[in-house]
Amino acid sequence: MLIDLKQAAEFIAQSDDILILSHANPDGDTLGSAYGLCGILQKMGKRARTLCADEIIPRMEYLRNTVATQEFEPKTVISVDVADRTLLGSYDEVYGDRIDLAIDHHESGQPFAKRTVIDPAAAATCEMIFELAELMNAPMDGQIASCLYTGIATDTGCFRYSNTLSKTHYITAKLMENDFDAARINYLLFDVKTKGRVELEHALIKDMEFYCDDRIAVIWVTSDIISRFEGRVDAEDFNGLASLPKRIEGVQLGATVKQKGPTTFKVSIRTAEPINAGEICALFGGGGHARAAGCTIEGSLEFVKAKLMSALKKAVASE
Ligand SMILES: [Mn+2]
Repeated sequence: MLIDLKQAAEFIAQSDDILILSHANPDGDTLGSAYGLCGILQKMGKRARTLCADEIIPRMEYLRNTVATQEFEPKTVISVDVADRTLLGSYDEVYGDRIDLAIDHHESGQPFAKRTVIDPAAAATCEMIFELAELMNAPMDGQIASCLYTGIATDTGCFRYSNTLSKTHYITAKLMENDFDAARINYLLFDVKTKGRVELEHALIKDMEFYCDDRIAVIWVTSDIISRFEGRVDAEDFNGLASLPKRIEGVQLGATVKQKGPTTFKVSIRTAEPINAGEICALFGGGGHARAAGCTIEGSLEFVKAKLMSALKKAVASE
């Protein structure tokens, strides 16, 4: 059942013993939403805890300390920033069937929960969590604000992407009335890189492929490259590579392909207007937003390359 934020707020207000699920391979928005909502609920006097199939990203460790550790058998399960139940990873099996409320901002979300609230206009799920808190008259503090800020900054590329609206800044301004170090978060999320990461980027950029008069750029993060850098970089250093190709002037479509298994390739696409990344990824059963989307293609490297490149060239040629 699709509901609005007000109904979601009413549902949460009357719920307790709440487990909040993030998506696997978590980003700042799913973690910020989970820890932010958890903090809000705890401050409201409810019992709440967060859960994610994968480890929290080291540079976002600070989120963990924003909530109290509470042990309980969950009566209510809420997912945040989870567009599809399979994204719950290993927890899909345990909780996928019993999610009471899904809070998300992905357009292409496949409803899987008893109640779903989706706001595709929200730059981040964390914006929705902020609005929920206001609807519930919930208390805000610096710790909660730092979580919600983390998600908004992550999904807007530190307020640079086109999803950054006046409302995004308005909510951020309200968050910054609380005591937390936004500059420190920006540094951790956007500035500092490990030496291994810089070397990895160097290797990937060196082998970047260009097509259609340099309007398409593709990087291939193959098992070969991954094993070459293993031990020299953190696992997390293989994330966030999707924006690299599109940084090059004139590139309208940037793709980053990461090998997940011998015949499994995860594709992240970033586009300039009017090329629709979500539509391209939908061809392969994936989805996302107009400017950023993802999908998984199965097959040999050669097969995936042929399939993907034909779709990408078609998308660029038709514009
Ligand atoms: Mn998000």
